[in-house]
Amino acid sequence: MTDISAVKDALRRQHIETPSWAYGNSGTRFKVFPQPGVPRTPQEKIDDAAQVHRFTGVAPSVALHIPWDTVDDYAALADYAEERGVRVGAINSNVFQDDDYKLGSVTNPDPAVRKKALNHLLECVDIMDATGSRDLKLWFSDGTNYPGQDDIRERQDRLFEALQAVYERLGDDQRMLLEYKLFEPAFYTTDVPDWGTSYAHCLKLGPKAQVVVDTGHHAPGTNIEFIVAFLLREGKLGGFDFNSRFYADDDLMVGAADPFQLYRIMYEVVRGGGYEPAAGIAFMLDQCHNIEPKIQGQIRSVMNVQEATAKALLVDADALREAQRSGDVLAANAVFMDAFNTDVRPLLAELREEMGLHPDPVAAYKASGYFERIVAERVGGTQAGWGA
Ligand code: LRH
Ligand code: MN
Ligand code: MN
Repeated sequence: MTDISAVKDALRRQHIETPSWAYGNSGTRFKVFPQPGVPRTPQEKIDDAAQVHRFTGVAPSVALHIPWDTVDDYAALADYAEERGVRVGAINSNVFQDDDYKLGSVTNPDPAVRKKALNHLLECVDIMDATGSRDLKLWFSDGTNYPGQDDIRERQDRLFEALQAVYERLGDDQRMLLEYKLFEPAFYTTDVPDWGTSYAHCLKLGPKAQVVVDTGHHAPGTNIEFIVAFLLREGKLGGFDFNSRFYADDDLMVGAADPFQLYRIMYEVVRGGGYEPAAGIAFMLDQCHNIEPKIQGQIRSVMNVQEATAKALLVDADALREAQRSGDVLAANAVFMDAFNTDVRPLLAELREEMGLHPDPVAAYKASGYFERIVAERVGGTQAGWGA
């Protein structure tokens, strides 16, 4: 039997980080559909993130993306966030939108370009010092399009050299999270294409380097929960970029395409001790809301992660272990499915009321009038970054 009050306690202290770029306009390479009321400044993105926390109670931090969220004074931006009841979370570097990076950033054959990219990464650590952020999230678009275009092995050497320089710059309480992605924008080789590549570099670098799993960055059919279980077991899982994919890196709302997969992932997190605060796992969203309202989309996504987590916490661990040990395949699967098939919405509604929140965050947000206010006040919102 599962202890419901322990499940509620665990859910009460959940922490899901929302990304600043989810609040800005975004789209595909074909078209960005601008939406009314989108933020014009990093401060306004933080205002919107604060709304998501206000109505869910479990989204107390917001990730920044540099240079999309460039400001003169990052310490002041962190203060601004705290005044609004949220914190600045991970700092995401961006070495993929400059003309110089056509042939790569830290793996570029030209040492001057590599130096420029490294300087940006180091600047991101300076920003972390100012905001008090723990995590630097690194994603490299680096790769090649054509066989023979560049030396695959040398590119790994260049990558490691940059990673090592960043690692050495990290403070005692700071970490770097190395994100992998199968393909795109490079279509032949990608320099960090999979968890194994990220893991190997992180292992060589040391304990402050960890792997981040973006759920949209795998080949179709990849068993992501296995990767999660394995990395957690090795102490190398740093965090998640949550989103949903139907085809490639779709960046749709987490839990929208495959709530069962999200549950299986969260089960492995719980099973491996990754839900304990001491594990230090960062649960971040990395999404774009191209056609749906953005703040509501973030609220919905946070709720989807909450639901999957609640189900994972409800798994009857004793019954599951018993069935597994006795080799009762069907009983084990039934225990696992029972938790997944539980409707946890009443439990979460009750929890929210206990936390002093409205049981239905979307309805409460809609009734708050916030959206009407920002539509009236904000004219000329900015794009999230893509194609900007
Ligand atoms: C790359 C990625 C990475 C970037 C973000 C905007 O596809 O997932 O995390 O920083 O998208
Ligand atoms: Mn990502
Ligand atoms: Mn992505």
